[in-house]
This record gives sequence, C-alpha cells and structure tokens, in this order.
Amino acid sequence: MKRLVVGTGNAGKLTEIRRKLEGAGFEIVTLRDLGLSVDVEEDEETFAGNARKKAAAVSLAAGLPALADDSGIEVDVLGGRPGVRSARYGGNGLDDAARNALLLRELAGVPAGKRTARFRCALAFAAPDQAPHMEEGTFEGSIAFAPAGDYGFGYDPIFVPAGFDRTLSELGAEVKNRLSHRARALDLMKLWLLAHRG
Ligand code: ITT
Repeated sequence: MKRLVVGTGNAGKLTEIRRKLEGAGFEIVTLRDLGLSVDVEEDEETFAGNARKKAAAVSLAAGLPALADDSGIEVDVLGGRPGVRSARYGGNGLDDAARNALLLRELAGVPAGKRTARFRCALAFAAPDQAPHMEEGTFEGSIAFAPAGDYGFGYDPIFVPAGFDRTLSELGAEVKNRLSHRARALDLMKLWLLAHRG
C-alpha cells in the first residue's frame, strides 16, 4: 500500500486522522516511524497557510505524500483569539489545562449567549509531484463555564458544540469523529484522496 506521512506531533490529532482515513488506500506513517523530525515555524496568518507550509516541508523531507493539520479555536468576544495561536496561547510554559483556565478567566462575567466560539481545521495534502490540495472544516459551539470530561485534547473540555449541553470531552469520540472541524475536513480529504490518488 502507498504510504502517507502525517506531519503532526499532536497525538490526539494523529488518532483522529488515522481513524478517519481508514479505507482511503494509504498506509499512515508518522515522521517518527521514518526516523525523521521536521521543525516548521508556524508563522503564517491563516490556518491554511500554516497547514500548507507543514505539509510541504514534511513531504519534502520524507520524499512521500504528506498530510498536515493546522487548527485552533476562535472565541468571538475575544475578537477571534486564540485563533492561529491556539497551541501556544498564554506562552510556551502552559499545558492544555492551564490554557483552558486562562481562557475561562478571560471570559469571566461573559454571559452564556455571548460565549460563542468555533474550532477551525485546515488540512493540507502535499506530494513531491503536485501542487498542495486543501480542505477545511469548522465546528460551531460555545465556551463552557468550567472544564468537564476526559475525552480528547486541547480545548475539548471547555467547548460545548452547538445543539448540545455538555462539553466535547464529555460527549466523547463518537460525537467528535462525526461532527468536529477535523472530522469534516478529513471526510472531504478522504473523498479527494480516493478520487485523485487511488
Ligand atoms: P502539530 O502542529 O504538530 O500538528 P499542534 O498541537 O502544535 O500540533 P496546531 O499548531 O495546529 O497543532 O495547534 C492547534 C491547537 O489548537 C492545539 O494544540 C489545540 O490546543 C487546539 N485544537 C485544535 N484542534 C483541537 C481539537 O480538535 N480539540 C481541542 N483543541 C484543539
């Protein structure tokens, strides 16, 4: 089977990508599987720009087709922050729990109706022999008043998807793999891979 390198250091993303791309006709490998490490500065102003940059760098280093994800959360009352800076929001020293606590402090006093937010995911496929292909997904919801639940990573414990009254971490894998920003982008990417790279 043809190999596809997934260029992410985020274990949560990797699990979601592997699950969604089953049956897409590729053996999914990581940079670590190949004994490679690629350091990409994520300095673009858009998710798509960063995803494209990561995928191109990984494909070049591995000499194989590559997939990269750039994603994050936009909180409306914060003018779209953390946005493309979601991974390092509040500085490099913070872990996911500390970043969630920071976001909740910033939203102290903001009422339920004004806590709207969305996750965005840009996925880029790059191969040595062709221009990159992009897909995107968004996931609307709002920021909870306190973290809850164990599933997932990042901002999942404080994100309540639109139409639900529990956090994504409480709702778990079935809901996330069906409705999330990454799930939607991956569904589209899988269709494109089957049609163009099969
Ligand atoms: P790679 O660049 O190695 O893929 P990363 O974690 O640094 O890993 P990003 O630069 O795309 O990835 O940062 C995205 C951040 O946005 C991520 O670290 C989370 O904090 C948040 N995020 C993205 N998707 C998420 C999701 O599905 N659930 C919760 N948080 C998410």
